[in-house]
Amino acid sequence: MKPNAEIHRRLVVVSNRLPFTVSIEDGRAVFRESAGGLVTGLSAYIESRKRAPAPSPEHVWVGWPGSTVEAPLRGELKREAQARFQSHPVFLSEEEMDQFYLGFCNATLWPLFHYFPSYAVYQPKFWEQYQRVNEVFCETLLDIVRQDDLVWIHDYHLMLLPRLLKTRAPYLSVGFFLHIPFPSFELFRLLPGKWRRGILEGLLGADLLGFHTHEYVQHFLQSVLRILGYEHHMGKVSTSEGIVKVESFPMGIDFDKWSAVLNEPDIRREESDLKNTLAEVKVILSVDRLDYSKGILNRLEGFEIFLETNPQYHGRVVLLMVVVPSRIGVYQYDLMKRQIEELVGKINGRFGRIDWTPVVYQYRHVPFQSLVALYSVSDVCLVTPLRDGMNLVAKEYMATRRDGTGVLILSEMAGAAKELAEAIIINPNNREEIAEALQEALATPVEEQRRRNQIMQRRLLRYDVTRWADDFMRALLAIKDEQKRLQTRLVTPETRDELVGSYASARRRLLLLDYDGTLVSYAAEPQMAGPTDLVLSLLGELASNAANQVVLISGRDRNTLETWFGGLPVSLVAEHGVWIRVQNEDWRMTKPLSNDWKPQILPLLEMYADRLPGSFIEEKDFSYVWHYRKADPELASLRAKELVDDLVHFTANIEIQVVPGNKIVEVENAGVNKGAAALYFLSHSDCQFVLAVGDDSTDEELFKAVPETAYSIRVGITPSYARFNLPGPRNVLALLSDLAKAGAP
Ligand code: ADQ
Repeated sequence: MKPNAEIHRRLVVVSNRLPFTVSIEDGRAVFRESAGGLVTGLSAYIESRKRAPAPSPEHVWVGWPGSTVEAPLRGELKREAQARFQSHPVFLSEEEMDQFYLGFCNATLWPLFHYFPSYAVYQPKFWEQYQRVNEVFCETLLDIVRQDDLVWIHDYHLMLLPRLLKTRAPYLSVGFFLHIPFPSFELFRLLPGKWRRGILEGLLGADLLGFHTHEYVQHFLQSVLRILGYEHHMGKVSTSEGIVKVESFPMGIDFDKWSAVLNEPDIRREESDLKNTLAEVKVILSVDRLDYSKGILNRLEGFEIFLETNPQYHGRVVLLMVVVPSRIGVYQYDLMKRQIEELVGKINGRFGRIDWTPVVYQYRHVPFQSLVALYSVSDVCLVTPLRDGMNLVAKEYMATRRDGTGVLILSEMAGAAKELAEAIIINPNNREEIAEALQEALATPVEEQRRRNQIMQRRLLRYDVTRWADDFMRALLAIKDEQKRLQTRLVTPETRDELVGSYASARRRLLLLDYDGTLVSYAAEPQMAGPTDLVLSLLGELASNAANQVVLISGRDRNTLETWFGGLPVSLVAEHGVWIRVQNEDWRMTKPLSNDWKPQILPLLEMYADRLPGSFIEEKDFSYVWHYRKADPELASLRAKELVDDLVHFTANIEIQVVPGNKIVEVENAGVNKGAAALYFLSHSDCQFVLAVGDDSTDEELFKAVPETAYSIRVGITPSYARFNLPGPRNVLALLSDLAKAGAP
């Protein structure tokens, strides 16, 4: 990892909302700074970049300005946004914003990603508008971005943007961070097929994808595997275009800011006023946006049970509930507001007295200073979301507890619970548990409060918002470096010219080509992956050039190879080198082999085929293959590992080898491999040009066997003995077509 000073490039932050909101008053644009976790956190990071010793402070923020701005006012607004906020507005019409923001973002994605599937609506026109708005963001960005920029896209509103942007500007470094949970596959799959694939493909356009917790990372990777079929290794997903890193970065807060402001006279005054008003009672605080994901009703019901079961606290405790208005006009939100108000009324009516109101409820935005004062006078902070990506309120409360006292009750459904394990952790669906937690919190001795808080405060101080963003940026630079290293192995236009030149000038050439995954893509069933017309015509053209010897070197059985390629003037190698058919000759074995072991192995393979639906056994002359491409991908990879383990153990004294391949496990005679077969052709040819192309681990033996000067190419962006990589079969065919055109001699 590189030090902070290396992060000197311009930062382009992209989010749905800008750090300010514009309203049009008397025909003029009026700017107001906007608050919220994302804006506050990122603003703190941008400030820290300005303070850092060496780096350039340059940044630009791109997003929607918070209202519809008509064309005549846009120019002026753009200039002012640039001058005052280093921001670039993305202009959207009212209809676009309605179907995109209230529609797809907040009526489809938000409920589904927060485990409220029954609230989610699936309207095709919302999805269309989501695509359109992501495209508008892309167009706006393309006018702004420079080659060297670090582009950091935020949140669920813009999940298609990474791919859109990278398709048009592949040179950019693009990171994406999701602020809400990524749900489990079972939830995510509820989205119609085209949408869910679009979202995953869209996200995988980024170089780095960040989530708050390891759990969300796992959920995302699982959906990628099950929906797109891409596997990952240590969080690196290999797609046909390269690798994408997926990692967790738990977002922190600006700890110093929250704790330092306590000294400000205004806050002190407000704090002491509150203390006077609330002198006789213990204060339980809750602060959140009005949202069904925040568990506000559960909290009230938990508090009601607490009052029922703890009469000794009547008159001695107050629940101070601050709720920020949000998504006004949306049915579920309006309904919830009514339900909250009714429940507050019911509790106050049931338990309240002239001198005591158990629930003090405020439905409004609270300025930063007042929020700090509220945190600092509260004995308990009660955070009960049913789902929450992170929850910064819990962290902010901790940061303001300068004397170390205070008790945090935190829902296990909030991302923050992973880091704040010393809090009293509750399941918010269990109202009794909320009531018991309140009882425990109010009875926690001060020393114990301090002990727990100190641990949490230290962690929050160390991993603050700047560290979070720095870590993200470092990870982005690191994955770009890794991609560059892999890119240098990709066949560039220059390498291709050199390869074609060397081919053209050689008198004799040997082309050793794997078939599946190299000349054609994998299909669900092996027999469905027959050669296309293009493959047959290219092979025919290359093989009929008298200077060429073309060898198809495959793991397939000889009958299949014979049926597909018997009519072409090519040589064939079947079963990874068991059988050779030199052009115009008959099939023969490369060495004497035995099949005595087969009856011993078959029952074990059958047991695995029975245990894993969708898997099956293929028998070849001298090997067995267990195929699992069509089976459940996660269970299959587990079973494959078990099978390999079992087989290795079982075959310790038999002369056979176990070879895991691409969605297969093959059991075959020891000593047979593609490398040995390649050596046969190399030793029988006086060629000056050798090309060896293959896509899986069995081809590595081939790459090891060919001379160092040979052009060896591994298909797929993956480390290999081969000198070069090509992304996929399409690129291999393009190269073969260049060779066919080079023609002579
Ligand atoms: P939010 O759903 O907005 O954020 P949260 O993380 O709690 O939730 O952040 C809310 C922010 O708004 C806090 O900074 C808080 O101080 C402020 N706030 C809350 N109530 C307020 C009030 N009454 N008056 C004034 N300010 C108030 C989304 C995800 C979260 C994730 C964040 C950051 O839903 O899970 O933690 O992004 O990634």
